[in-house]
Amino acid sequence: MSSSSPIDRLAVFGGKPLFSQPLHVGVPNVGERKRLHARIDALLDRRFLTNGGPLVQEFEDRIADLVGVRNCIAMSNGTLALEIVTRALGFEHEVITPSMTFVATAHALQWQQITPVFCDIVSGGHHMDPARIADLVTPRTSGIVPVNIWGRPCSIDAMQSVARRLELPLVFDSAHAFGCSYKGRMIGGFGDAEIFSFHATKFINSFEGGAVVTDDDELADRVRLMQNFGFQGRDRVIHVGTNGKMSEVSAAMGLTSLESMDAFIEHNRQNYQAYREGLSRLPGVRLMEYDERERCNYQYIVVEFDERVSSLNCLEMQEILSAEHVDVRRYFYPGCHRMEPYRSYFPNAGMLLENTEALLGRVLTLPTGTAVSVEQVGMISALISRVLESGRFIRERLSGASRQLENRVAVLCEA
Ligand code: T4K
Repeated sequence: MSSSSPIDRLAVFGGKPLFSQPLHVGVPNVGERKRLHARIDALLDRRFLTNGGPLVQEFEDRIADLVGVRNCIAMSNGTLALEIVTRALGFEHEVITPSMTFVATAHALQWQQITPVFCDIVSGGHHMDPARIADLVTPRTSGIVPVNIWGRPCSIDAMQSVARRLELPLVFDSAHAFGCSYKGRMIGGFGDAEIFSFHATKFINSFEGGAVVTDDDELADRVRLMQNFGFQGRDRVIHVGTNGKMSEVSAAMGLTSLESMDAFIEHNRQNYQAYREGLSRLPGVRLMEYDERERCNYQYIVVEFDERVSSLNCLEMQEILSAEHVDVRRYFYPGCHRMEPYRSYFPNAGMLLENTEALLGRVLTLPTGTAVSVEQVGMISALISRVLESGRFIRERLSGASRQLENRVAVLCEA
């Protein structure tokens, strides 16, 4: 390679980064500031900051309406939403859930001394395989928590029929899937209940926040009690509880986000289409497609790299892109089963998670959201394309550079 080759100009080899400022995955979308400021002014004037204020009620009504469910209980975050609803349903001992998820799914169970029993994903997909659930059931199994990962629905029908057949309650972790539909019905209305996250990194955010949604009124009552210390009325505590309440300022942000929901989705959709145009024909790259016959929030751009074709693995790709200030993420590497405490509890769990293990080494999540423009997506895609054209040479140079670094460290250590 001559010294002026495109490879030399890569930032990882000392060239100028493609972007002057880092582009991140998960930069929050921010709606109309004036509307947010007005809501915050009003709540300060009211001096009603939390514990069931009008903004939280309005937020809950809006979410229930959008999803088409009878009950929405807004929560301080999605993790607590999952903890509380699974507890309200009497989950205990063992619960079947995927390892291919953010660790909050497993932690929400383990936090209550419930063992997450990790189920493999479908071959070629990212969702828990309903056909494997029955094999994991023991007399201690008390529930199933599938994940609608990346806002793409899992096989919801199959999950529901397995749960019915096994007589196990079913809670969907739909932290990613607000605003998405399955067979024309909004996600949020399936199973015994579902949870959403409205964390800052989600396309609709309330700074921190989450919700339990359900059509089961009795369950909703229990969740509401448990979310507020078990209070029924002012001085009467009738249930064990915790504090999972959403604050008024979070609801102010949530409501303001909802007002821009269509614009956020449209922006995400255009970015997705630009990524699809830029990446879909690249050998060794598979962009996770959205089913555009359904409603989608397009909030995660997920790419699988086939190292055998592209000559670069995800770690190398991440190193190259990070140097260009494209801060991609390896969500959800290395899988919950390889994180603590699960790794120590079940050191051999990977043997039953063949598809999960194979997938996690291949996945990268790319920046999108309103902080990223279609033009920037085009630049990122062009960069990935350029890198892949020379994958083998880049790998050789990267390993040469790391060898040199190792030698230099060894010399310094000896000195
Ligand atoms: N179930 C599933 C399947 C989930 O994915 C999650 C959460 C949950 C349950 C639990 O819901 P919550 O309890 O969180 O409501 C982030 C989020 O913190 C987490 O909500 C989310 N999933 C997960 C997928 O992503 P990290 O550890 O990646 O966050 P962090 O701080 O590295 O932020 C990601 C990127 O976003 C950074 O590169 C920078 C950018 N960022 C982030 C924040 C907070 C900003 O630019 N501004 C910001 O304010 O977990």
